[in-house]
Amino acid sequence: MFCHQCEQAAKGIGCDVMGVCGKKPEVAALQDNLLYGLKGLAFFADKARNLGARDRAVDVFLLEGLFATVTNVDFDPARLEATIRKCFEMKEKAKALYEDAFSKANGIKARQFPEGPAAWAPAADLVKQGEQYGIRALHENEDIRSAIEILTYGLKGMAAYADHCQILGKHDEEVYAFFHKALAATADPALGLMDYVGLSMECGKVNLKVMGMLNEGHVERFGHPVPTPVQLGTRAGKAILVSGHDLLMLEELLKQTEGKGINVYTHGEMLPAHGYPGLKKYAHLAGNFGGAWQDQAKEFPGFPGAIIFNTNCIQRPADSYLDRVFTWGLVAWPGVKHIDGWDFTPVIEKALSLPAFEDKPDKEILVGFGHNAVLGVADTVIEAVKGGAVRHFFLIGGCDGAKPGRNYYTEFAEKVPKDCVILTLACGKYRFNKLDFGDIGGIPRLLDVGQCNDAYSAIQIAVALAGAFNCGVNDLPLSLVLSWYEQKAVVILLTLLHLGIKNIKLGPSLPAFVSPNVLNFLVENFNIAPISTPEADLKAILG
Ligand code: FSO
Ligand code: SF4
Repeated sequence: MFCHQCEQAAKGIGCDVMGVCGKKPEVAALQDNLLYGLKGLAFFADKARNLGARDRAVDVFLLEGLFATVTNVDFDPARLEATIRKCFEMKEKAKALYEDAFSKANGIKARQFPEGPAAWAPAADLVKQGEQYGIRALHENEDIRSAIEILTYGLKGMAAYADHCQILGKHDEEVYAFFHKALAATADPALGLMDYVGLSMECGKVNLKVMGMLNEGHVERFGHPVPTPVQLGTRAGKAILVSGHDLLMLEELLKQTEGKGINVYTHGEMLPAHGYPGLKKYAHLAGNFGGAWQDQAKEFPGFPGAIIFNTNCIQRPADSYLDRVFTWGLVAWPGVKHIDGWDFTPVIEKALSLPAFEDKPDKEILVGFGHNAVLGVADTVIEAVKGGAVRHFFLIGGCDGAKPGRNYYTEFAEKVPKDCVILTLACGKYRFNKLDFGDIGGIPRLLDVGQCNDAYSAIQIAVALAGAFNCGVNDLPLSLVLSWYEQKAVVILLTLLHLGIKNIKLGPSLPAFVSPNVLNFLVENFNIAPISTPEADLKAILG
């Protein structure tokens, strides 16, 4: 195996014996095989679309297939094998769609197709087959390989968000068309470095649309988030913990647990759920338990009830809580019970059979500062900036992770001067969101914008402020200090680059899949820089 798609890549180079995430070589090969098959599917889906033929099942399967290969999602070989076989069915469906559209348009049969993904079919030994399709086989040129990888990981991250959209009933033909075109392009030998750079920027643009659609889906269903205190302690009663990003799944579980004496707690990226009127109305949405994803093995033994993951980031469940963990959607771990569909009875029954929490209230933290809430007080914010009460804004956001260097983000937030406001989003916030930052004239100094996909909301805030100050986003008193971990962070970064946002500080380390020349390109064009020390970076930003 060789994988370096996330920040945990072994030795900063790549996992080649076993994934630091827990991915076994067998699973890595199956994911490589699936990705290769999806490229074949994209090849035909793209051609069919160009002739006006499309199929929603094919479109959605491509999202699910890509999402299954994102870090910390699907670790189950049996499930991956079934997905690979379905990929072949879907690829053949897309091929038939194209052949049919072609003969209707031209009166003749479609010509022969190229070797490579278009000709892919699952072999008897899917693991052995997948071993040929690793990253190293992508391209012999290091820079082109790097650019193909950036595009591929961007597509994987965007697939996760687009999958949430389709679960909410949101589809967009332009988005599907881009997935097909871009994934097919990753295997097109005729393309060169700048083609992939262009497609990566386009991926950032399309992802802005996807995150916007997801925001719209959430707001239509649950209302705009409003500032809401979230209890970090526990309430007497049986308990279920929900981890992941899928708000619709949480809503369904809240409905099914109503009146059963079960309290539902959020974990990790589910924390922003508390700010949505349509979710906070459930009295048994009791609070948030624990910190970011990488602390699960340490924290879950202390959670007495059932635990369910609806998206990344799952880690190997320790024996002490293995029998009360469930997965849903695309998440899977061998030996962990998977809930297919929307009936959560097994999770509810499990929770009822387990010990309860005691009443132990703790402190509260504030969430719910999406663009609607922040821009609702835009006048106050603008006055505070003009009058000098607020000197600078920092967006300290992104993913958390296990590396020791991530203390940088805690220290950075602590050292931000008292006349500056911090916006945050995604699970990296757990490095500092339980600290007390106070407020500036009624404006909290720490504003939790939401999940990683709510980068959309942060962008809306920045664009509105730029409009109010009659300047560009790069001229605002705003600095982005970001942490990355997996492929959703990659696509958000592409969105920021597409918007022309410069001077981003990125850590805790730079991606192993960015070649030195591609990195130079990013530095020269966007002045992107690795984090150094909180003191030095703050000094460089504030002068
Ligand atoms: Fe974190 Fe995991 Fe949301 Fe990621 S929980 S690391 S970028 O999946 O998606 O922020
Ligand atoms: Fe390693 Fe990350 Fe790949 Fe897992 S996803 S194998 S930790 S690089």
